[in-house]
Amino acid sequence: MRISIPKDHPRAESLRVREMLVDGLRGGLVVEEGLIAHGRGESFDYLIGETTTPSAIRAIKAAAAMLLTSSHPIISVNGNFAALCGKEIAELSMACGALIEVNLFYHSIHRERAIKSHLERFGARDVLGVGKNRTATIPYLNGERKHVDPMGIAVADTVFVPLEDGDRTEALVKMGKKVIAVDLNPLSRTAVHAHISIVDNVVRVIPILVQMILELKSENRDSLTSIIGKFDNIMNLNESLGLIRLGGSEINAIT
Ligand code: PTJ
Repeated sequence: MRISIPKDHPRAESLRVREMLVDGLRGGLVVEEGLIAHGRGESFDYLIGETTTPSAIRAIKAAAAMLLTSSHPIISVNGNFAALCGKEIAELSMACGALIEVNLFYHSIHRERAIKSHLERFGARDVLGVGKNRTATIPYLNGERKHVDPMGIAVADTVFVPLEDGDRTEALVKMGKKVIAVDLNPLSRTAVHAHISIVDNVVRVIPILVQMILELKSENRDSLTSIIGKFDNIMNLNESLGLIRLGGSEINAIT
């Protein structure tokens, strides 16, 4: 049901994001299970205070440096990510020169095509992984997500994987790829196994990541490599867990 959300409603932003997903479901981008996945994300978002924490900012900076130093970075897009960040995915691709590949857990050709057209409406070009193009295979992985584009994830050195479901991150790491994840749950297998995990809502992350990439673009390779080298994913995840233990509202008060 569609209501007009009062601007001064204390949860207006959260309700607006929910509507983007419901619109995505109605428009054939999102699966029903995607709404449940979002609910899990929302609960962690509540615990971190619905804000981009200092540890998330450090992870975003390391991610920006990693994307800029990669020779073949890929942005992996699923239904939820497309519905929440269509315009920002196109901007991110343009800012760091990463190609976009659709990769779905609940695979269907209709949804692949709908996501591709949705992204193209925002200026995305050459969206990979659609239709007959999924001819390469990720080893160590079962299910539909193992079928990937030979021009994309298969040959990528870095894969950006927001809202991931777990086992694919492990498989990509085993293949020798660098993995950057966005996951509100710092305890998820994805967050633990990725090289850089950004514990924050993807809706807040991508605009900051684009801005950070534009700022770091003029830095030389040594300085970017040093930013990546200083980042410790497990330590950063523990910081996020520490903030959750403190309680989001207190985090806001002390940072
Ligand atoms: O479009 P498909 O078919 O590829 O399916 C996509 C979903 C998301 C349904 C699928 O990948 C899935 O079931 O994912 P999971 O296993 O529920 O994992 C999603 C993870 O993303 C969880 O750890 C959530 O906490 C987290 N999450 C959910 N919403 C957000 C989020 N993280 C960041 N920002 C969000 N908005």
